[in-house]
Amino acid sequence: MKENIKILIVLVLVFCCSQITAQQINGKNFVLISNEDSNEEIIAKAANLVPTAQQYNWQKLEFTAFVHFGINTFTNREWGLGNEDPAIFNPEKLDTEQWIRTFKEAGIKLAILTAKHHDGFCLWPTKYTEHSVKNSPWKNGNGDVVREFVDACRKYGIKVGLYLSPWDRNNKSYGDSPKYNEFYLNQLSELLTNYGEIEEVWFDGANGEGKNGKKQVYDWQSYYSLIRKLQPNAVTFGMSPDVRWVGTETGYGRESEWSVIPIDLSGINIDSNYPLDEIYKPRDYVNYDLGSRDKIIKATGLFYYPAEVNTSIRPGWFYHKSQDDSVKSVKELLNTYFASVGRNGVFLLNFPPNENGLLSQNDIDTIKCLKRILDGTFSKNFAEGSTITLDSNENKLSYNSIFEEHKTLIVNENKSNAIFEFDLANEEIFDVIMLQENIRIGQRIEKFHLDFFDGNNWMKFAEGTTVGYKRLLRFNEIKAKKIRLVIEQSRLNPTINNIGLYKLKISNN
Ligand code: FUL
Repeated sequence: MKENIKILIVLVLVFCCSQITAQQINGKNFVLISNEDSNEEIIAKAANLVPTAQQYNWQKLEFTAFVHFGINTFTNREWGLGNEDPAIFNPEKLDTEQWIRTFKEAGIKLAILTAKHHDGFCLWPTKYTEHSVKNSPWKNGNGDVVREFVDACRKYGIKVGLYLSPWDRNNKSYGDSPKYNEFYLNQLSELLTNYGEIEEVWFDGANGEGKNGKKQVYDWQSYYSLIRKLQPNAVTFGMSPDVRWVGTETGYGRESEWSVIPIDLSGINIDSNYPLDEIYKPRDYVNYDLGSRDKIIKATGLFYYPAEVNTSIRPGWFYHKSQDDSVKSVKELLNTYFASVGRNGVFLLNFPPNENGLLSQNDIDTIKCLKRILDGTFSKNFAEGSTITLDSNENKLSYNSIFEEHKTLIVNENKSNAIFEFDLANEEIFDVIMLQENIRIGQRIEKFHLDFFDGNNWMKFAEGTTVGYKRLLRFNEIKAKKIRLVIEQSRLNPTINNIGLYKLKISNN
């Protein structure tokens, strides 16, 4: 084997079905850039950042669900005013198992409930306000939607996330910053101690004025430290340093979705347990380009900050009867799946239960149909059984003994490009490709394309920029026995954690 084209095959332990712990992740998810660092050194630092254990476990979930349910469900509003009478909350047929069963059957791995939206109405009988289910006619004030939601999640093996809106249009202390912060921390404590393991805490960025006209200043740092203490395995979303909002509610992530982006790390105490928590200042990351070379070489610090891509199955987040016929089409949802899971993101799809406390049949049928398409498509990988050649090396590798064993192909350290040729077991017809990097080594690939061999020449059929945890690309049908993945540019030596070739199976029922 020639030295410059040698590949190392590194065994990566099989974690695909289990949670990993902090000890199993080597390396940091943030790094300081010094004035002396050359551009190359900065690029190398970016390429070596890795997710935390929480971030990694979360990224592997791929497909998650949101449930917007509350007082707005009964007022036909998206943002309640905070003065709604709890007496209107009465979801007589509430069946959280119906929601969670639907998610389970759809391949969804985690569900997030709006325990409290901006209107301040709480779906659990909190001790800290009267504005909750305990003063509603539902179950004579003895009900707890959060409890029923969590129980159903446990029954079906779905992880639990909770949304607790910082903005509260009902609570009188809102705008009186220290007082409201204490109230918010008390509510967080209830949710994070009384309901078992919570895997995601969702922080909404909306921040209106208090009734008194005063602006509420949130004490984010104390919110984070309470969460770390009570639920150390949870990821925090949004106004926190674990998971970033992708920047749009359309369901479409960026063409180039870098998980490593700039951050101002001044004042960081790297010896603390959660160093980023102490300096993180919430903001939205909505620019089209967050992490290209241009952006990172100007940075003073970098951190690993993956994107969550949220959208609703209907136009609104909450249920509105008038939207019963505007459920997104399966085709549209398939596009968003490819543009979220397939662009290095986690897909968070919202389902709004109606006044009875049930998901509507339209929404259920649509998601079932999406699942049939995904199963039909991804159940047969034509790359299985193929023989792999790297950079025309004489040594052949077998797809099955690498990727089915969850190993990673790591290109020799001196190289930032590579050509992987795949000789399939048979000639096949396909129109989807899936690529994965080993993000526990770092996100590196910047530009790649795919060719097929037409008997005489290599012909390009797909191309892309970032890969990250997962990249999915669709293209016109290709019939071929030989294809190659050409990694044109990478930050340090690239890794390949998996590759798949599929045929889209669209069905209309
Ligand atoms: C936004 C909120 O204002 C919407 O009502 C919804 O909850 C969405 C997911 O986040 O910021």
